[in-house]
Amino acid sequence: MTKFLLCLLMVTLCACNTATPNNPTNSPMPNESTAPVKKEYNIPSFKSEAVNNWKGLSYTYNESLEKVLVNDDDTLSSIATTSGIKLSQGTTIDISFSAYSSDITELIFNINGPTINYQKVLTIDENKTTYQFDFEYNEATDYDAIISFSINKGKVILGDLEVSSNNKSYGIRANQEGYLKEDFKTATLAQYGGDIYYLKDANTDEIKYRGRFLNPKEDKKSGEYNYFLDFSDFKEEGEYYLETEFGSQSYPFKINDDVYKNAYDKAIRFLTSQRCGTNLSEEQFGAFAHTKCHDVDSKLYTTLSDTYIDTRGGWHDAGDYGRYVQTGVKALTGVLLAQLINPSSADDLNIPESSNGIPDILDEARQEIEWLSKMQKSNGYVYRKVTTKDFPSLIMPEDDDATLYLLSESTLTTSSFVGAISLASIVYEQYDKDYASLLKERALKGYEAIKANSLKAIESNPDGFTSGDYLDKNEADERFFAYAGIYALTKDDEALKLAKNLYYKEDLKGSDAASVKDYGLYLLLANVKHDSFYEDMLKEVTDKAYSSIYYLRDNNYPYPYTSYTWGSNMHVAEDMFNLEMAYLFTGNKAFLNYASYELNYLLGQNCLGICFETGVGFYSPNIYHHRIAYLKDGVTDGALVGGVDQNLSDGINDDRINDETPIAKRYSMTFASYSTNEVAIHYNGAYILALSFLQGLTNR
Ligand code: 9MR
Ligand code: 9MR
Ligand code: ZN
Repeated sequence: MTKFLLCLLMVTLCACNTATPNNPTNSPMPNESTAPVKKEYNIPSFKSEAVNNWKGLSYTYNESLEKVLVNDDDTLSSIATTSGIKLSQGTTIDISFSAYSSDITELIFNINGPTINYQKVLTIDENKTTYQFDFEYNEATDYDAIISFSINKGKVILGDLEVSSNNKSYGIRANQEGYLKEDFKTATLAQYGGDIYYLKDANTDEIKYRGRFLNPKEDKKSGEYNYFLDFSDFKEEGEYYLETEFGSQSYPFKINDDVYKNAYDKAIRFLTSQRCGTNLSEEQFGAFAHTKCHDVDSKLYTTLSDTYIDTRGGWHDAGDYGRYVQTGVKALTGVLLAQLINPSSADDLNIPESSNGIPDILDEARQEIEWLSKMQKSNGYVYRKVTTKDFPSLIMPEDDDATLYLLSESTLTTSSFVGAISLASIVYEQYDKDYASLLKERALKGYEAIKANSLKAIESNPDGFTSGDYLDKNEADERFFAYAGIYALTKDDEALKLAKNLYYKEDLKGSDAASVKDYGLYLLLANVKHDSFYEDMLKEVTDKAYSSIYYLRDNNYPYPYTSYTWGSNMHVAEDMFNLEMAYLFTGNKAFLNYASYELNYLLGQNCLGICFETGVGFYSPNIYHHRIAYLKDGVTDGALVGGVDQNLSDGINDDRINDETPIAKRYSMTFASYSTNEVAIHYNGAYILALSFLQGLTNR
């Protein structure tokens, strides 16, 4: 094993360093902070409250930044301890420190854990002495070393602590892409790591900033006792990592104003790799290359006739090859709204249409718009899905030659379509007027069809079908989206009335997988007069934003919900968009800060230490639930995986993930885990929309 020396804590080093916005020798215990006032959009920053919760530890710093271990009570040990250092077979730890005391005092130094107990009892006197120990770990099981110092009485002054190990430990979870200069910058330490942390330059290892760990907290969801890091006031552009006194680090990350462009561009390009009915070249798509797939008409599913219809194109839904209107609309709308609100002109994403003078994001959107348009019947109604009866076996898309069925139309999917295609018409108005008016016709035709019917629930899979169901028992959110879209497109009062009526009379909660209510809210907030309807919608958005913020402030990881269900990462992106709407319609930038705070969860500030978007960050999935990924042993960049599912819905149950696992850790980076590690176009659509607000638009 190559010896990788981590010169970890150097207490004296911090004393010499002057660039310290956060002086650890001052440990202010601020007054009780007053509860933030809701109605004035007065959004609290993290710090005030977090510092309030800071608990003193059993040692303090004196002026020379030594640790003073004090024990006035003869019955108890006074302990300074850490568990920040990973032990695995062959790990060596070298540790040295100085100690002195005014009286002769016994200092007990320990490295221990389940199967080891390395102990030294030292007699400390008034002469400052340096002690040095080497330790080698040879057990087969991995765990975190607990290093502790204790005394039974009196006082010992410890200093010059240096820990070096050949085994790097990554106990600090940070956003692995990085942070915007003017934004909140936070991370979470998953186990005790002393009092202070350093932010170091990734190239020179120079300490650029020091901060105190905040908000020590038992976190049942992750099974951790964890700590919060807030280095928001550090704003220098560069590449850094965080480190505890005991050497446990974060992965490297950047601070700059374009820090999310990489994640954004890749997330768009993931959709390209899901294209159906077209060749994806090896040159552009590597392992994901395939020849033309599903290049046949699909069979209309009725018991009576043999009708075949051309429904080629669009995006494969996920790790399967189905094409479903509900998720297609959800994905497409995310992309179109992103482009409407935060336009990108990037034409260099290395997709087949790059450099054609049209933003790549629109080239990609058009693929799905065209497919959806084929799903519309001449009477305006829209079919539900094109799939094989069962999920395909583990084969390439071009080898999937089972009959493709086209499932009958519903008012729910027609409504979805109307919302998305109205929006498409709005977006294309400035790029291609003829196309925009064609889209308008299609949307209006669907609108006439749904108006002629009352609300009803979608059918689920017909007997004998086991491919994706996307059961949705409530059509109200799709209708609301449709009416909002038509109103935004035509300013027709009838559509507004219909939307308003639904808003006050129906529960608009959509299905877990493909809710479109928020899209409707956005389109109305952006287009209606500021009357009481507007105020009610805005209040709904801001109330939800506040409840997320209050929940987030209680926890050390930026995950905004109490539970984790199938597609939890998409739901984080949805909550980000709600915060972003709150920002757009109140003008209060703090809402946007909280949206990017939640992004940190997706990109690495989570108890798994994983960046959930493939191909970005430092440690992200190298396998996901996808037939091509499985067969070709590779993944595409830019895919947001489903994320933690506490219900273990895919039946994963092994020695790593089972019903004993803390709920926030129930994620399995395997092919088999489709409820936590599948990729899907609607996950990415929601994510692209959320990210579009944060990715350095001014530079595009
Ligand atoms: O690959 C399918 C994935 O797209 C779905 O999300 C998932 C749940 O509906 O089902 C996957 O397919 C599995 C099927 O349900 C059972 N047999 C094994 C299939 C592949 O793992
Ligand atoms: O995302 C869907 C999830 O919310 C449902 O609980 C689950 C079971 O019906 O199905 C998921 O959808 C999968 C679909 O059935 C097939 N393509 C992949 C989808 C994402 O996993
Ligand atoms: Zn295909």
